Amino acid sequence: MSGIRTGGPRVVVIGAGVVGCSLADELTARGWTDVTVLDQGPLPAPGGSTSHAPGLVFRTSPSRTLTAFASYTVEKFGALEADGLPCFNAVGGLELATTPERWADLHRKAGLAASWGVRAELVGPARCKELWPLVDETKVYGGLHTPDDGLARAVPACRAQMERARARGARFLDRHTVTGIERDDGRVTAVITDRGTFPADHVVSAAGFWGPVVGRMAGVDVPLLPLAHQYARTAPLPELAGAAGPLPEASRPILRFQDRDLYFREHHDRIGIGSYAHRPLPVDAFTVPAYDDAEDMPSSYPFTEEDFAPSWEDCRWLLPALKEAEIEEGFNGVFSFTPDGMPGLGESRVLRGFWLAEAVWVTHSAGVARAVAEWMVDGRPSLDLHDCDLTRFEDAQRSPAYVAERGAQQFVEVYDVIHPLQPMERPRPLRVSPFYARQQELGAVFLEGGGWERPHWYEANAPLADGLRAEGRLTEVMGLGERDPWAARHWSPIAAAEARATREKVALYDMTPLRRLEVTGPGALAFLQRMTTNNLARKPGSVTYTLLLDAAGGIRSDLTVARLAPDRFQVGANSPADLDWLLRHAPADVRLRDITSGTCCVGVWGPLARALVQPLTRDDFSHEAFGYFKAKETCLGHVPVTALRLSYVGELGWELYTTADLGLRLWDTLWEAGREHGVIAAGRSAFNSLRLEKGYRAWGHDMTTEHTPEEAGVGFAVRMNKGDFVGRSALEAAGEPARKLTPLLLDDPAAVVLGKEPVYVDGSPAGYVTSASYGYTLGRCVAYAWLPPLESGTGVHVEYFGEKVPATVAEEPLFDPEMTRIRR
Ligand code: FAD
Ligand code: THG
Repeated sequence: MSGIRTGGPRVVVIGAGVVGCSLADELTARGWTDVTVLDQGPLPAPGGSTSHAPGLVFRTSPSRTLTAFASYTVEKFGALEADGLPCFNAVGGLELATTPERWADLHRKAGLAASWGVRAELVGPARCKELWPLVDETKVYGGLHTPDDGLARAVPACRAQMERARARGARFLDRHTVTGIERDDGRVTAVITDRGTFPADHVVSAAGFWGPVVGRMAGVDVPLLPLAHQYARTAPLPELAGAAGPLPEASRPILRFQDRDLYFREHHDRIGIGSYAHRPLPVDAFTVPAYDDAEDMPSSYPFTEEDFAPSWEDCRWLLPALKEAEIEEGFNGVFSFTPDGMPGLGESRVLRGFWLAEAVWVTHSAGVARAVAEWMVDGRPSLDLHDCDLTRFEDAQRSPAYVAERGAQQFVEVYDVIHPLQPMERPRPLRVSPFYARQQELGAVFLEGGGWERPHWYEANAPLADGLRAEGRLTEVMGLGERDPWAARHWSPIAAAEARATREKVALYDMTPLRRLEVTGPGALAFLQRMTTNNLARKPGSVTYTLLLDAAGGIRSDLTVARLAPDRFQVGANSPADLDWLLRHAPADVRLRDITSGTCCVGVWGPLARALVQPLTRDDFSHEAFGYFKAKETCLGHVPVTALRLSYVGELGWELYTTADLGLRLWDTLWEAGREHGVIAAGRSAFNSLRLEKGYRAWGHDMTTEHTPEEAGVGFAVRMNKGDFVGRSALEAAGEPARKLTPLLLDDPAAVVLGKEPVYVDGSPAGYVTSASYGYTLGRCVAYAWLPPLESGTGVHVEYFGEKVPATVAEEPLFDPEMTRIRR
C-alpha cells in the first residue's frame, strides 16, 4: 500500500451510487483527498441502481476476482456503521437445488467456495427447512449454505462512506448533471456540468447504467446494456411476524431458487422477490428520463405484472405460505449487463486520466473501488483484474449490436448452470479463420473464444477413435472413456485420437486466433528489450520466449518474439490487453500493429511434420538449417509464409503464417502434401491436453499479474543481466516463493478434473487448480495448481463435485523432458 499523501491530483468521480461513494472513500484513505463526486440526482439516494438495490451478497463465483471483490465488500461493510447499525447483515446465504443438475452444480460451487476461501456447506432438505421454514423441503434436493454471505445495506453504506470521505476532504455535489468531458492532447482536463466546470486530472465514470452516455462524452466505448429486472414485495405474512432479529429487516439467509431464476430476502414481515425469469427488458441509457421527470426514479420503471405472473407461481410452489399472500408492490429496476457479465474497469488508453468503474454489483462494489483506487494511486491493482479490465474486449465485441445481443443473453443466463467451455449461442459465427469452410467439411465441432469459431475436435476423425477402441487402446489413452456427464460435455473421445495422431504422425492446428503483433521501427528492439524479460538482442531469424511484467514483477503476459529483420519483430501474444499495454508504452520511433485479423496461422506438428513441409519449399527445413526457435520467411507452394519453428504442443513442427487471402490455399497445400503421411486436422481439446503434458502455461489461467516468474515456473525466461526492464527491480527484491504453480497427476487413470477445483494438503484446502486436462499420452489427468512448495511425490486431494480425488505432485516436464521430440 502507498504511503499517505495529502492532496494528490484532482479527481472527479461521476456518480454517487455505491461505486462512486466507495471509490471516494478508498481514494481519500490513500491520501488522494482532492476528490469531487458529482451526481445528477439528490443525495444520498440519487436515483441510480443503488437507490433501491435489495443488497443481496452471494460471494461465490467462478471468477476468483469477483469472489475477492465480494469478500472485501462483506468485510468492509460489516465494519461500517450508519444509524448505529452495521452496513452488512450477515444472515448467510442459501442456494437451493430443485433439480439433480442444480444439486450437482452446488457441489461444484462448494468446491469453488473452498478454492476462493468462502465458508460453505452442502446441506440436506431438513436443514434447508430449518434455515428457511417457509420452504417446502419436499421440493428440494439440498442447498449450499454460506453462513458469511448476507445483505448489504446499500444506501446506508453510501452514506457511511460518504461521511468518511468528506471528513478527509472529499466533496459530494448533488444535482449536478455532467454534460461533457473536456480533453486536451489525449488527456482529460475537466468535467462540464449544468452548473459549472470542474477541472480534473483524473475522471472516473461510476455512472452505473448511464456509462455509455458518459463514455460518449469522452469518446470512449462503454460496452454495457441497461436491462430492467423485476423486484416485488409481498404483503405482510403472518408467518413472518416478529421474525426479524436484532438487526433490521431480516434474520434468515438470503435465498436463491436458481432453477426458476428467483431470489428472496426478508423485509421485516414481507418477502422481497427478485426475478430474472422474464424476457430481457432493455432500456436505452440515452433516453432515460432525468430525476425530476421520472415517475419514481430514473432507474425504476413500472412493474409489468404479466412478466411476473409465471414467477409468482414458482414462488408459491417453493414457499407454499405464499399461496395465501399477495404481491403488494413491485418495480422493474434497471442495471448494467456487459457482453460477458463482468465489470468494466480501468483507464482508457485513448483518453488518459479517464477511468471506468462500470457494471458493478453492490456485491462487488467495495472490492472494485479498492482495486480501482490502488490502480490510480499505486499504478497497479493488487488483484489480477484481467477478466474485468475494459481492454479485454476485441474490436468485434464492441459494436452496439454485439453489446445489445450479448448483454440480453447475460441476463437470460444469469442463474444458469454454465459449463466452463460453454460457447455463446449468438451472434455466431462472428469471426472465422480462412480455413472455416474446410473445417466445416471435416465436421469440426466449434466452440467460441474471443468471438472466434474454434474447432475443438473434428467428427471426420471419429474413425481414428473407433480404431483405437478396436485395438483396445482407447481406454488406455482416455481414462476408460466413462466420463461423468459434466466432464463429458463439450468433449469427445475423438480428442484422444487427435492427440495420439499428433504424437505419432502429424496434425494441422488452426492457430489463427493466436494474437499477433507487428513491432517495427528503429526503436523496436530497445522498446521490446525494456518491456520484456528475456534477451531479444539476437540475430534476425531467432525466436525468443519472453514475459511482459508489470512494475511489481507480476506476469502480464507471456510472448514469443520473432526477430524477422533488424527492425521488424512479430510478437505472439495473448489478450487484447497486451496490445493496449505495449501501445501505452511505445515511444515515437516504434510502430505497433495488431495483424491478427488480416493474417492466419496453421500449426503443423508431429514427428512427420518435416516430411510434410520440406517438399513444398526450396529452403532447407532440416534441423541443422532451421533450428528450434528459429524463424524463416519462405514460400510453401504458391504461398509466402513466415515459418516459426516452435510448438505449444511439444512436437516437431512449425507455425506457418500468411495473409488471410492466401489462408485457404495454405491449408489445401498442406492437406494435399500431408495425405501420404496421414495428416489430420486436430482441435483445441487435443491441443490443451498436449500443452499440459509439456507443462506450457496458459496466461490468464495458470499465471497472472499476481504471480512472479519464479512462482509460475517461467524464471528461465528472465535475464536479469541483460539491462533494465519493467519489473526487474521488483524481481531483485523478491524473496523465496511462498507458493508455486505445481503439476499434479491424478492417481486414478480414470479420474478427471477440469479446473478451479480446490486442492487439499493434509486435509485442508491449500490451493486451487488452474487448468487441467486428461493427458492422453501419459494416461493420467494432468492438473496444474497453485500450492505451497511441495516435494514431488507428495500426495494431495483434488475435490471434484464433493469427492476427494487423490493426486500426486509430479516432476516437470511430465512429457519428453529431454526434448528429443522437438529438437531433432
Ligand atoms: P448507480 O447506483 O446507478 O449510480 C450511478 C450514479 O451516476 C447515479 O446515481 C446517477 O444519477 C449518476 N449519473 C449518471 N449519469 C450522470 C451524469 N451525466 N451526471 C451526473 N450523475 C450521473 N446488486 C447486488 O449486488 N445485489 C442485489 O441483490 C442486487 N439487486 C438488484 C435489484 C434491482 C431491482 C436492481 C435494479 C439492481 C440490483 N443490483 C443488485 C445491482 C446493483 O444495484 C447495481 O449493480 C449497483 O447499484 C450499481 O451501482 P453504481 O454505483 O455503479 O450505479
Ligand atoms: N505461439 C506463439 N506465440 C505465443 C504462443 C504460441 N504467444 C503466447 C503464448 N502462446 C505463449 N506461450 C508459450 C508457452 C511455451 C512455449 C511457447 C509459447 C514454448 N516453451 C518452450 C519451453 O518452455 O520449453 C521453449 C522455451 C524457450 O526455449 O525459451 O515453446 O503458442 N507464436
